[in-house]
Amino acid sequence: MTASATAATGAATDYDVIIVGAGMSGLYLIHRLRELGFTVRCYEAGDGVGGTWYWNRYPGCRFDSESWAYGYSWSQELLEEWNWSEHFAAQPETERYLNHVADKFDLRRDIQLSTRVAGARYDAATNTWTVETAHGEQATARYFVTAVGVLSAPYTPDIPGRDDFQGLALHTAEWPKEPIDFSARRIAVIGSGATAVQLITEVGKNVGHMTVFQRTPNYCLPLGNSPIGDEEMARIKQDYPEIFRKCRESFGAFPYNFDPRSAFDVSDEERRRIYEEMYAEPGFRIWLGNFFDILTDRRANDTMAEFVREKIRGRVDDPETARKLTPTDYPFGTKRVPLESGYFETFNRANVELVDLNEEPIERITANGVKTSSREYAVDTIVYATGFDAVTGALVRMDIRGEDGQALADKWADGPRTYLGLTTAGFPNMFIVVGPQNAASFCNVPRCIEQNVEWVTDCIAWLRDRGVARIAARPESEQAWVEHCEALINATLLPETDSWFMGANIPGKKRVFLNYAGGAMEYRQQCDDAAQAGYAGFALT
Ligand code: NA7
Repeated sequence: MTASATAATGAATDYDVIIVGAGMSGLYLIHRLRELGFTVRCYEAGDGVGGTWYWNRYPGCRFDSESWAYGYSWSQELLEEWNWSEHFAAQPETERYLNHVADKFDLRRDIQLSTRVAGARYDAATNTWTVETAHGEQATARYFVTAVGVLSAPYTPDIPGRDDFQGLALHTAEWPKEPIDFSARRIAVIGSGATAVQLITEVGKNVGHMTVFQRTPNYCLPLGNSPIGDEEMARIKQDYPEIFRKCRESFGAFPYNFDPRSAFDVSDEERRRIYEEMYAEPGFRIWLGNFFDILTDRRANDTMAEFVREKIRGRVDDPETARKLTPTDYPFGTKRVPLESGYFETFNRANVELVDLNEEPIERITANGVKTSSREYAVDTIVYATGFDAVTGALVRMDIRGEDGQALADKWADGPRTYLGLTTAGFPNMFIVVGPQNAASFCNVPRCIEQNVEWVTDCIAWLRDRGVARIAARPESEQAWVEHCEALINATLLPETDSWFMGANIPGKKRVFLNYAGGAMEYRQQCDDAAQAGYAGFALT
């Protein structure tokens, strides 16, 4: 290791910046920090780059955001040379894309793969961070930046007997690299979220027998995927400036925005026509480009919820199965809306069955399968599509210690507390990219990743240029930010529903909204205002 050449002040460190994670955030952080003249080290637990797109290689895994609005926007050359094959690309293509980025910008020389960060400790005397890997290796830096993603700590429920199972058990986010042939297997899938919806549809095309264990049905909507030919890709390339402009001006950083009208500003017939039109359109427009009050007014929401229920009933042959697949007891759009490509029709196949866990809860896993209160389902494979300890999980699983040895996990035991969703009081010189109370975790993520990375790297450069050695969020700014986040979410219907947005999918986790509900534009404005005011809300030393 070489001593950092650019640390402006304070004790020498091995690097200016240590980054955790070589996913979409980490890769851009390395590139941008290097351009600004900093030395960086990035530790990555996987044996390849790509983060989410490295780990989630289950059958059917693909974008729910438009490919061409998802890729990085910061390199014209990259935009010009990369061709997406589909409007919603599958995981292997995205993993290839991110490997291409790592190679093109020579990022690998600063990335240490197969290295999990166990913890990081702030030393107030030297104003440095010491980062320790799971192998016991240590390195120091002036700044510690987490880029661990919001959906990277897989969650497998602690069902009695889980370890007794004699067959193959897999979590979707820890999928093996070798393909699995399901054609003669009897499989159980536990879960029915966005991941399960993709997996069930794909595996259902060629499976011996599949039993889906569903706790909560979802308001799934059509993805509307299609291939992109050469001519269309050429048009998209020409449109990139306009596409990214639209994303910058939208609530969720998508190329569309909420309709400023209320659902009741139009007649019943017109509303129906608009819903039909959106149902036939690709992507999330029907969720995040719908009437603005769909997510704030229960009566408006009911019009949409009932529309989706009707669609589900119309697509599932068996009325009893259709009933089980139809959500009735929570508002539309308050859980992440899964996008699907034939999900409901999968349940019309003779070899696919649905178990409603509200009617027959799982009692235990046995050596041979899944036992509910009604019967034992014998299977040779169990797929846990049971999600993640979202947003905070990957952060608090590391032993991160700030001033006076305070553990981040203890500080956030009653819910995360941040300033601007990028810093937390008591942890100077630490930045959290795509963390809690940050628009990025409720956004077309790469668009917000770019904003997060640019803000953090600009800040670090600003500090260096002015000889400022230490930046620390003020507790009062943090309190105001927490209250701002609470006020925003309480104006919506989202707190009514148990979801990972609310931390409610993890037993014992504090039930609190984990994201930022003001939208990407408002969020960017708040961050920019703080920066332009000389990093208002921070103590600079
Ligand atoms: P999700 O959306 O958290 O879905 C997890 C699913 O697993 C969901 O259907 C859960 O039911 C179910 N689950 C969780 N625990 C249990 C237990 N103990 N028993 C039965 N079923 C259970 O995770 P995904 O991976 O699908 O998606 C995560 C994000 O990735 C998604 O939002 C996109 O942004 C991409 P529940 O609904 O909690 O009743």
